[in-house]
Amino acid sequence: MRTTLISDLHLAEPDQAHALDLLRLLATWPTEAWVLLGDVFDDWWGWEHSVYVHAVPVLAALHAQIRAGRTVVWVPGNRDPRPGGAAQRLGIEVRSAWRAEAGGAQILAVHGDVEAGIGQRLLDRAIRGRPTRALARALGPERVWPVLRRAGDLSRRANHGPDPSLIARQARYVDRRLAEGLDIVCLGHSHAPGVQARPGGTLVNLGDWVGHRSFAVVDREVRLIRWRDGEVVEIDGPPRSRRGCGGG
Ligand SMILES: [Mn+2]
Repeated sequence: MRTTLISDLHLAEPDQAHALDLLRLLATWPTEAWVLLGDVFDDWWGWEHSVYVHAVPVLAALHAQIRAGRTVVWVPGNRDPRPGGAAQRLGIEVRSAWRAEAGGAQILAVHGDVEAGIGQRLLDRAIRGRPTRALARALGPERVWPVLRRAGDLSRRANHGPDPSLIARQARYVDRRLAEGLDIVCLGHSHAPGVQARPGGTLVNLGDWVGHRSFAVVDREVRLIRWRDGEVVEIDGPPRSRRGCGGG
């Protein structure tokens, strides 16, 4: 069983290079399951019966994957906190985190907006909360879309380069989860691809699709892959001496 984990696609327009590359990846990459690890679309709202038109080509490609017998899981990110009913109607499974065992290693994958400060946590809770959902329903998709698009523009402008404090928070979170008995923790959100040995296990930072075209593959171990023009250009695996991954 081979699962492909990909995060931070930040899809916004159907003709952007990273959207077209994703369609090529979906059509050609050999895998049995896809885990979309959050921030799939830049302006997503989990409507029950509607999707934004720019999302249609990728949703159709994901639906084709499901029709072909593959699994598609969507783990929420901060830009898509509630993937929603319309995606589920297409057969996409929504889960708060993805867990698996591979080669004897216990693996957890989350989006990576972890250990946030109190301000961010309150904002996240407000966005996910019932009053916001009721307001969105009252306004409807056409009036909510410009708000989502504007929020996406603002967060893109605020995010220049890797954020050292975010990287440190992610490492702290991963170390805590590894201490609880996990062997490998995969996350995205910080757009900083890399495989890192930590005390007690391995941190796999998926990086991002929008900039690095990086993603992870889980079969008997976890590998980080970079992809260019339909070719794998770089592979980074876990340190060989790690417990739990020795069998290969
Ligand atoms: Mn994110």
